[in-house]
Amino acid sequence: MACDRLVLVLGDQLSLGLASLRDLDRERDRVLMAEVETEATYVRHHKKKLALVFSAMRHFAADLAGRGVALDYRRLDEAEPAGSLYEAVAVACAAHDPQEVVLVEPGEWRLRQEMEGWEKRLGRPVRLLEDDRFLCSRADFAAWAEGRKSLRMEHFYREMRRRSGFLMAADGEPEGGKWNFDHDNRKALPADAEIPRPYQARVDAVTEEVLELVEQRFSDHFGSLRPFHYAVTAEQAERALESFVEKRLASFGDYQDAMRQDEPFLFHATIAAYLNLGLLDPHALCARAERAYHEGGAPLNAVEGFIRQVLGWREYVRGLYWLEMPAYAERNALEARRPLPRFWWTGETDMACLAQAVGQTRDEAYAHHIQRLMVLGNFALLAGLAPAAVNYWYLVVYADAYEWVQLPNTHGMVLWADGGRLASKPYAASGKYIDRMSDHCRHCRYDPKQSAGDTACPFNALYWDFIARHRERFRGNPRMAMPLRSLERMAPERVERMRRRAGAFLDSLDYAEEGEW
Ligand code: DLZ
Ligand code: SF4
Repeated sequence: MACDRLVLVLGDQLSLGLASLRDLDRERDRVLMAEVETEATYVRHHKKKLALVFSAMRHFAADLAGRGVALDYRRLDEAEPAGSLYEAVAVACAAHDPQEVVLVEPGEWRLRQEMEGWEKRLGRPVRLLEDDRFLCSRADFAAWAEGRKSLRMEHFYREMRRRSGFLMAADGEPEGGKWNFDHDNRKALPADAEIPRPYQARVDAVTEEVLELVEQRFSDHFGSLRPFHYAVTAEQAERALESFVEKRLASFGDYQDAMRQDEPFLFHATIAAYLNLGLLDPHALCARAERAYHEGGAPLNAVEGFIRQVLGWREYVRGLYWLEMPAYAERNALEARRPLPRFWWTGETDMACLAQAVGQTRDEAYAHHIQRLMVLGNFALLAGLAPAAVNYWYLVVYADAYEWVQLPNTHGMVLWADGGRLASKPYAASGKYIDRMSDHCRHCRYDPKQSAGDTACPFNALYWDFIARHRERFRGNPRMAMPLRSLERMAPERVERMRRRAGAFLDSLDYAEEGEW
């Protein structure tokens, strides 16, 4: 039977308030959702990420159907699954002859490009709606960026605070007299600190079927599939949020940058995957955290730090992505060309901090931001790993990763491959930083205090090699003045020795072949 509109809902658009679902006519419109091979394999996503997306899609579809929405749902395990989103739409158009196809714009540039050709191929109008689940529209971000020499997150964030009113005092000043409390957020974790367990959802029959599907069809993808604890409905994601607010938010600020052996989650919210799927709403998240502050459940440094990630950073990277694509992904400002060491996939390395980060990434599809930035990312930056290989890895391995959020974070913040469009300086650090912020070095065969000899922490030689390699490029950058001055004060033979050691270390590694993973 013909319908008025065919509404395509993508796998990361699982929000009842989605623009395309708000004015749905249940009598005349039809919703289409499709599990498809092309989205599952355009990068070979972590098994847990696949299970999360498919299970959340199936639960969301069941919810819509329960609300009386007419729905086509294409499963990957049906007799003739749709090969691609286009194919699913074409089949649905043939079946229902809609007057138009409607969808909320996809989050990734690649898919947006592909959709340019759909109208012609389908022979009917395809209408893309703005994704208004974000707090800053693409147009508003472009207006903010217009004419600015540098696009610093901090400036954008203040603007968003003013606009939204979150953590603003009655006199128009920021709550507590400061915009940013990051200085209070760099405490090392005391040895006896107790870490509450994060929320774990129970696997139901729908998720169990999806786990079997992923086991069968994607067994060669990276990562452990079981045990699986991810929330797969908005209701469960809400419970995960409440558990964070009640048990961990109060300490989130203080220990935001800390790391501990065998503790993957610490005081982090671990809700980014739900937020990016649409199971949680960014405005409601900020409001919930702000309420915890006003009710005395969490201090300002924690709440401000949390709100900054959601209201500031997340919106900022999304705005930057759409402003700069597609040229952004092509830049390689530091001319980094080294392939990925195999241990990025296997976790087999004597460097305890990296073994922890890769190991928990394999097991949980999760690592927190300091592990991503200052352990894995720091290694990638110092070793000069090729941006395309590193971007691919981050997009594959994290359950929360979609290109709009992953690319600016990896390409810009981690690798400085955008030449400083996003970050005013590269986040380079020696083993000393990791030693200060974690207990990993106590579990490591290397010593962060040594820079020569067999047991010297490789980060130390890599750090000085990086600074020496790029000394000319960073000479005019005031934020790099300190390390450059230290380098110049070092005896040239010492610098040379360190650089040889870095080279020998990198030569000793086993590297993954392109396309191997
Ligand atoms: C991530 C993902 C995966 C693994 N599978 C699907 C799928 O089968 N069907 C679908 O509609 N969406 C999927 N997604 C999410 C899309 O990749 C996502 O919508 C785009 O990358 C744009 O952000
Ligand atoms: Fe990492 Fe170096 Fe510490 Fe080992 S010694 S855990 S490699 S920082």
